[in-house]
Amino acid sequence: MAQMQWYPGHMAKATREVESRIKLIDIIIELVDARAPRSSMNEAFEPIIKNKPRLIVMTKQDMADAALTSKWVKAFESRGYHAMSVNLRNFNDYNRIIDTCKSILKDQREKQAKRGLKPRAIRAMVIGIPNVGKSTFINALAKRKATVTGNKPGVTKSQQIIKIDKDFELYDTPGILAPKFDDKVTAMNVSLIGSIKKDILPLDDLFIYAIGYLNTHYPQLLKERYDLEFDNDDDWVLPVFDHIAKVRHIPKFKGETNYDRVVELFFKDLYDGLIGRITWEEPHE
Ligand SMILES: Nc1nc2c(ncn2[C@@H]2O[C@H](COP(=O)(O)OP(=O)(O)O)[C@@H](O)[C@H]2O)c(=O)[nH]1
Ligand SMILES: [Mg+2]
Repeated sequence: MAQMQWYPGHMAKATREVESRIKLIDIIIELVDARAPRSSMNEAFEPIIKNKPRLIVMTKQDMADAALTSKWVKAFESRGYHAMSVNLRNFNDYNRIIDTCKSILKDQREKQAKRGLKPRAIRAMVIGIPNVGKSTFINALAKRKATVTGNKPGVTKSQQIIKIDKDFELYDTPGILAPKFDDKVTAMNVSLIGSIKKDILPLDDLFIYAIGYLNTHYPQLLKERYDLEFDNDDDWVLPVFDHIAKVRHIPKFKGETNYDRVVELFFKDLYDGLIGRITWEEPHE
């Protein structure tokens, strides 16, 4: 699959910004989408992160398959990452994230204190690909805590520090990572979670991929939403279009099923979360 033109200039600038800020931070909070944790991570960033402590936070757990989310947490942990899942619509989860950051850094800070280094507030930065909840996270915390300061060393005018409490500070500008396009499935997963404009990929392909995946992993969701049941081995593509058009009363176009409208309707349902809780990939272990 062709490499994406994800406004490359903008992305390179964002990467440089993150690189310059990285020295000043104690922990990175990388947000990934619980519905596609592997596809929404960007390991290309790891050389820049180097050995900074990092917490992987899987957002939108309320939209993902709960059993698979637990598996993903374990999979990340077995690879040596700190990981957790959250629903950013639930405010208690913000405290869980901050507390987890503090506990990750506890030993390091105790050692520093023993060496006589003055403890200062932990400084954190949020990174992630588009649509994983970076602004939601930062804005909710900024609203909660009124203290926002810009005059700190290394903090440029356009960036500010949000003081969460006496021990924890957060940059108000997230690091935006480029979405991954390593292969077709990754690109499709990133589209299915809304991190790139879905019309960058051929929409029919994306629709067929999504329906095929749902029929394999969540057939009951297709049954409930579209009264749709079929066998993956059958020649199902056109009959599925026809069926959805029929049950959802999509008028024919020039005597034929209006395929575009079917695809449109499906993606609207999907992005509105009306089909159900779905995770698009499983950890391989
Ligand atoms: N259901 C649900 N929606 C979320 C969650 N986190 C973020 N969102 C929604 O996801 C969309 C993208 O969030 P945004 O913060 O703009 O992502 P950003 O591009 O990373 O800054 C918004 O509509 C949010 O309301 C979550 O945990 N659960
Ligand atoms: Mg944003």
